Amino acid sequence: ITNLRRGRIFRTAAICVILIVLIYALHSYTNLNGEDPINTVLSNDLPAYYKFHRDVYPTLKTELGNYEPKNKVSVKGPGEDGLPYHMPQERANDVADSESKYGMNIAASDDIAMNRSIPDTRLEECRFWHYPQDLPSTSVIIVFHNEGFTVLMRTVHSVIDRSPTHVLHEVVLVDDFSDKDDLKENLDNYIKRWHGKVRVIRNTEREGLIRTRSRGAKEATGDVIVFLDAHCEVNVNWLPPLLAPIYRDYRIMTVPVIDGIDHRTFEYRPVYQHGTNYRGIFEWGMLYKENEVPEREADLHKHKSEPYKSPTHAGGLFAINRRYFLEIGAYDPGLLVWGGENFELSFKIWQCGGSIEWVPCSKVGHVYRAFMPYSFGNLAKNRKGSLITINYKRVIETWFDEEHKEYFYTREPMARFLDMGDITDQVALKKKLQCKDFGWYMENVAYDVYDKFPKLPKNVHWGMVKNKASGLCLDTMGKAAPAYISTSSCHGAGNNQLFRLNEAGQLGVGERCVEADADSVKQAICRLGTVDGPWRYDDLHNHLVHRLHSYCLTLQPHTRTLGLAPCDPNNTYQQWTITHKKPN
Ligand code: LR7
Ligand code: MN
Repeated sequence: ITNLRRGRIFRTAAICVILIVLIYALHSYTNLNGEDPINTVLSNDLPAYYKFHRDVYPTLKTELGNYEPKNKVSVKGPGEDGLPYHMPQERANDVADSESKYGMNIAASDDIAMNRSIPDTRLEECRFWHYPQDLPSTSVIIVFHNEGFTVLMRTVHSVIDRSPTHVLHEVVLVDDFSDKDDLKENLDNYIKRWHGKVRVIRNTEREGLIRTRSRGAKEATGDVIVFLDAHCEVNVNWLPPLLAPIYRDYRIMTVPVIDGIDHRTFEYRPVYQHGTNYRGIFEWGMLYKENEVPEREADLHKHKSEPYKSPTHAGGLFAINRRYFLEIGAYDPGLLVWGGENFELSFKIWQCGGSIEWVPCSKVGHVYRAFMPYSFGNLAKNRKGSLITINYKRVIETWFDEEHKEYFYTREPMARFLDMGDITDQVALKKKLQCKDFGWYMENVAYDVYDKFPKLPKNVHWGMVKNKASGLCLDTMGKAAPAYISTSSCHGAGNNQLFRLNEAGQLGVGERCVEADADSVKQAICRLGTVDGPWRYDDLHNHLVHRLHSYCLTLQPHTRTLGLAPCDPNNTYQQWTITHKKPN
């Protein structure tokens, strides 16, 4: 009897436990999926993804939004949790070898799991957002040229593992004519595990990343396309927050916030720890910059984790409605290989009625390489001058107005002579789409550029700065600022010998400023927000005069170093000519 009773008590207890578990499960299920946040908010005037979970359900205990991972598996191995992987000393040769071939440590990547874990680097708030269930179907497009196999495949694994299955329509790999063996049948075989969800198409000649992306967009079949570089790892729940703004308005292009992956150790590092939001801008030489979100934009948002507007983007990683991307002409097909396409797309989108939003809750890691491991091959032939500057010129000639074009040419005086090809089609497209002018864009979108990079005063002289006594020219020797400036034989090709002096006394080289004292002359980062400086050219004596005691730029005859010394009209080591030739 006691046994029987004990059995009954046990059974009742067991049933109770099961019931409690069931009720709990049902409860959390309804919280997550049942009380559909979309329905809740559709009766409201705000669209679904504007609903911050905590605002809708202030008492809700669970942290999970509708696409948050439910459990975390932790495996031990090199690089897991995004920790740095330091290879043993005896592998130093492999490391050096892959660094020189790929610009990153592929030997290390080969040892790290394809589906390794990485830290969730999002703002805490991001776990409290809800997104619509019927987000648009998405094609992720990854273009590549001679990338490391494991790095490329880890990109794909992360996309497959961290995207909602019903939203991810396909991953399209576009091979830009790679010649590395492991990117051929080996790759075809590897992607079979995904049963057609991942496919590869191949260029029959090298096209460069810009045209290759446009091709990927044409071939893709999802409603939204997302571009990724071939060396990325997407973070937890990266995709829904990118798609939600596009779901609201198909003319919004969205950009994830990019974390860093170390090219040597593959350490995954959050780009900024303190939740400060940045947005993409540019300086007048069209170098890409980022700037803390200005108050005028920040004030529009209640939460730091909300998407916010940005004038431009870095280029590689973004989502856009596919039909819309093709409607606005994809990328200008006249752009070559690499660079400037981020500006072309940004100016086009903003000026022609669309907008760009950066999405703090979408984080994607990207390997920043030590150098560019590939050449531009035949694509650069028949094009004199720098290919990237040619791209910039096409973009500014299409999208800037006369006033702002001048700032570009002031900063990049050589660009005036470069052959940018024919932009008739681009100008016609701008007209057809009835795009607004650049002044509108600067006033309403990129207004914060002027704070950091004010309008540029005109150059009074530019070109190579040649010393009379020695016949040598000022040269940065390609060093990164801050660094001493030296002299070398004059080549007239611009680049490291191209200096310019403006009406406000700034002597500059590239985006840097020349600073000097008695025994050194350096190129340094210009004081942000200023365009003036201490220099004056004295036409009578060919002196470069510095405000400091009115001293003159001097080449020391014995040490061949540069400095400032009292001006002496008879000292030919103080005489400089600043001239340029038209490139042929
Ligand atoms: O000829 C080529 N064909 C290609 O298919 C050259 C490159 N590629 C591929 C390459 O394999 C890679 O997957 O194109 C992709 C981008 O090339 P990267 O990784 O060499 O470019 P990047 O990361 O150095 O440079 C940034 O600027 C480029 C300008 O054209 C592109 O827009 C890159 O996508 C862009 N990368 C990012 O925005 C990532 C964020 C870092 C920054 C800045
Ligand atoms: Mn890249």
